[in-house]
Amino acid sequence: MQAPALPTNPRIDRPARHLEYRHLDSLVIIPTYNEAGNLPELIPRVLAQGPFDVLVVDDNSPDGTGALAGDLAERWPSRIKVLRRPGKLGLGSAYVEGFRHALEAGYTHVFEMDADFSHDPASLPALRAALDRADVVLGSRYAPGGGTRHWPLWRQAVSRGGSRYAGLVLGLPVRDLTGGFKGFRRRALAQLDLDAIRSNGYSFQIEVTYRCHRQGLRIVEVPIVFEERRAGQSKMGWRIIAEALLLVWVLRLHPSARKEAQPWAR
Ligand SMILES: Nc1nc2c(ncn2[C@@H]2O[C@H](COP(=O)(O)OP(=O)(O)OP(=O)(O)O)[C@@H](O)[C@H]2O)c(=O)[nH]1
Ligand SMILES: [Mg+2]
Repeated sequence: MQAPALPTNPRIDRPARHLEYRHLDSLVIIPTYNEAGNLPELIPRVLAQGPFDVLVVDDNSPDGTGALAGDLAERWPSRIKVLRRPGKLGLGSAYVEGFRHALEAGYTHVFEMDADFSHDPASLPALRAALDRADVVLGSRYAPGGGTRHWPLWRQAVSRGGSRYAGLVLGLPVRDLTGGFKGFRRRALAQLDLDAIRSNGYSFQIEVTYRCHRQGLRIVEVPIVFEERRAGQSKMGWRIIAEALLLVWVLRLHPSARKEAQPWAR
């Protein structure tokens, strides 16, 4: 006798088989605040790039991004998780929570990515491949072959100038320090003292790269082309720039920020 067909749930559109990955390879952490116009289109594009699962960290976005992310996670439960936080707690703390989740879950490769299509999901495989020869990979607008598209001149100047300034003050041999499209080997993240990270805005990117450098981790840059956000509003402002200008001096002058706590000393 033939087994009866399993009932199907018409609300759940089963993903194509090649989109299902069972082992925990790569996790792409996407922090969101009011990204409802981008996220539903972005996530399937990320899943289609290879062994990349997604963790959305949403800060109770008033535009309902968290609920949309929840719907997507219901559709691809093995590949999408959503961390919903009660309010806008900042980009840095969203990533730190995401890193902790990635380490606890057992992912071997962990990536940061914006939700607004500024970071092209098609670059993920190149970033992942670079982690075969490095501990940390930075998607770089200022490496040969990289660039920005549709960005006003003032944003280009702030970004490029900010990277140069932070690199000079901190003695970091990196071209793009302010970008947020980057990846880590698990062992690199595990070495960082996540509790010690002090910046929460965009300076978070500078601080994490600096701490990786101080740990002696191998950092490489892979060229990316950065696009202006597709939908929604920018959260960039003078406060964020001021935080970054100040932070580099705090990092340079504060001894506890200069040297990572050694795991055996804790
Ligand atoms: N969870 C969370 N995500 C945030 C917060 N602030 C920004 N984000 C997200 O972080 C990513 C980067 O922020 P953006 O506003 O795109 O920053 P940007 O790329 O410098 O500026 P624009 O693209 O011009 O808006 C986006 O996915 C945002 O939705 C926050 O406080 N909490
Ligand atoms: Mg953006």
